[in-house]
Amino acid sequence: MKITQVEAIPFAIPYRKPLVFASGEVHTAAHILVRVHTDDGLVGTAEAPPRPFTYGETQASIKEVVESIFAPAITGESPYDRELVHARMARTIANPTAKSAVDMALWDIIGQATGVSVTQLLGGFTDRMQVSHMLGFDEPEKMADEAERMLETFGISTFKVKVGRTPIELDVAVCRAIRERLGDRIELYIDGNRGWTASESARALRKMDDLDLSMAEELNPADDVLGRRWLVEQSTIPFVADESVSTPADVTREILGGSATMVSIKTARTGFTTSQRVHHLAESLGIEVVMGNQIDGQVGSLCSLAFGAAYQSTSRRAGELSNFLDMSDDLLATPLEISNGELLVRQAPGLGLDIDEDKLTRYRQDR
Ligand code: MUC
Ligand code: MG
Repeated sequence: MKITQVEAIPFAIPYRKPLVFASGEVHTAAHILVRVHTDDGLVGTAEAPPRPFTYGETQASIKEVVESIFAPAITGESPYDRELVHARMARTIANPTAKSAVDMALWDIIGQATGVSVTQLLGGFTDRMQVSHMLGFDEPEKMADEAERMLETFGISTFKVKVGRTPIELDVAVCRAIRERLGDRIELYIDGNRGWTASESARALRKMDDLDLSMAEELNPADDVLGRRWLVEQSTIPFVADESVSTPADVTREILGGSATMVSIKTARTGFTTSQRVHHLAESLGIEVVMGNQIDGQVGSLCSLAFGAAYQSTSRRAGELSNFLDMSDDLLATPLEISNGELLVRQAPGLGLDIDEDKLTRYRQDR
């Protein structure tokens, strides 16, 4: 089987409720759908979400690098030869979500060709993931309302609250309002997207000491290595590295350097092949992981779910799999459905992505 064509299709679907956080905001899912075609008619699919505030990629840059550099470099190769494809793509530095979408599309093809789901190909630990919902900036009572609605409607009981605003009291009030509203029915953790300084982070954590936060993610800048180490030393909860660990080598540096104690695995930035390396590395280092979200649509969320369910450590905690709930529409013919706070892995071969071609025609931006 040979790769014959790689498509990079730009599409845009508005958010009903935009997500606002310390490093940026997302009003429209203006992503790239990557489709890898083969000579025996199989098509692998994945999506790349441009996140310029995190990786420097844009929708235009992803389309360009996939079509002009990656496609010619891998056309004619076998989709099974993922290491070769990665070596070819690695000649171009950075571009993590573009590379990851190509990688995941290959796994989708391999699953379809072998009649096995990607979750089983990767490890097959379970058939489901608990879902964690991310709450973007708003007023305390509105964010508590949103959390309550998610609990009542979808059974979601784990919430990641976006923090990193100043004065820090704004976010402290939000976390307090949510904890007061929902008590011990929920797990609560925070993500600062590098918005606070180390000393602001320390003060905020002290003020929230009674709120039983389970984790703290990227509170201060990734480059503030000493500040991060200082925070880790005084904290009683795990410090999750997200933006600071785009590659397995970053994981090694962050963990051995003592500036984080956990990592977020995002298939949007490390695909399946490199996410496997991050997973294995985390296991070797003896640290916990959480499945993160790159503000993915349903295609990307299905990819995260497929990976998260494959291993014991990635499915142990609730995965961030619900940002698509805030979108006005999506591309799957059979939408993802969260019930009892869980998402079920699709049992179909590959990823089980059934793209609704009419919707793709409606939302694609290149025709
Ligand atoms: C997250 O976990 O930080 C927002 C910025 C980004 O890089 O990812 C999202 C969610
Ligand atoms: Mg984060």
